[in-house]
Amino acid sequence: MTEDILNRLKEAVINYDVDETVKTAQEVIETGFDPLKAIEEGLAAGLQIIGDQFGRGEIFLPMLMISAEATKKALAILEPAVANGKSRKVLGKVVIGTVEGDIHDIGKSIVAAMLTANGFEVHDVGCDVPTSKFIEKVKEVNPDIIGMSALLTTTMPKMTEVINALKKEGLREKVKVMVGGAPVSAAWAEQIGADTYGEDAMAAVDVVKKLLSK
Ligand code: B1M
Repeated sequence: MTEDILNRLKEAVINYDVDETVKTAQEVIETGFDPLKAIEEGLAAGLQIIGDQFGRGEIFLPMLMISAEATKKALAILEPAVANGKSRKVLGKVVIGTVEGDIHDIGKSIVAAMLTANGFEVHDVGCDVPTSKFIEKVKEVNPDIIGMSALLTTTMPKMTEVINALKKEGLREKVKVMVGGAPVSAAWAEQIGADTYGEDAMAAVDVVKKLLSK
């Protein structure tokens, strides 16, 4: 059963089958299957294969977009179930978004859902977020952590821009900075003066807890 539902989710994403992806996500909820496992080992695993095929030039952008759309629709069904599963005690506040010029929001949304599920109050500012919007949100909600995601090597420098803007506004000492996304690394985090790097959604929760000593 476990392998079957995960395989069917993965296959549906790989086969650009939006209806089947949505139907299987609903089945995950109806059968009480672990939604996080379904996201990581079903949806994300399928998308990883599609991304590799795209990278090798074996498929074209419209196909990648259909798989991404299928994943987003399934995520909308699964994410609320991830968030409902754990305690609601607030451990800290997080502002999270994908940097300007970058519309990849699936990984960032999974990180946001995992943080919420683990007791953090999360303010998700979306994707393609200008530096000024990050700063506005930090001023508005006074978070413990600001999290930035980037999936493109060309948008990673925007993280530095946000950190510099935090410094300019006198906010850098008040908020910890976490960065993540496929091309981002611990070395990059150190290079740009971020406080921490989250390799995946689980790791992001762990490093945030460690950073805030919760
Ligand atoms: Co794009 N894309 N894409 N894409 N896309 C990549 C990133 C790419 C590696 C594909 C490839 O060539 N193999 C490549 C980037 C190359 C590079 O920069 N080196 C690429 C490209 C080139 C592009 C376009 C430029 C294509 C074009 O137009 N010619 C274009 C750019 C658009 C833009 O942003 N301006 C583009 C567009 C798209 C779609 C719109 C079709 C779609 C995005 C849909 C959406 O998000 N709404 C898309 C997708 C889906 C991908 C791939 C296939 C999958 C990304 C994803 O969602 N992964 C991707 C290939 C790949 O990564 N293998 C690719 C699943 C997700 C769960 O993983 O996002 O890594 P990930 O998140 C993980 C961790 O990284 C971490 O936790 C998450 C959960 O475990 N994490 C954090 C992420 N953020 C974090 C933040 C944290 C902590 C951890 O703290 C704050």
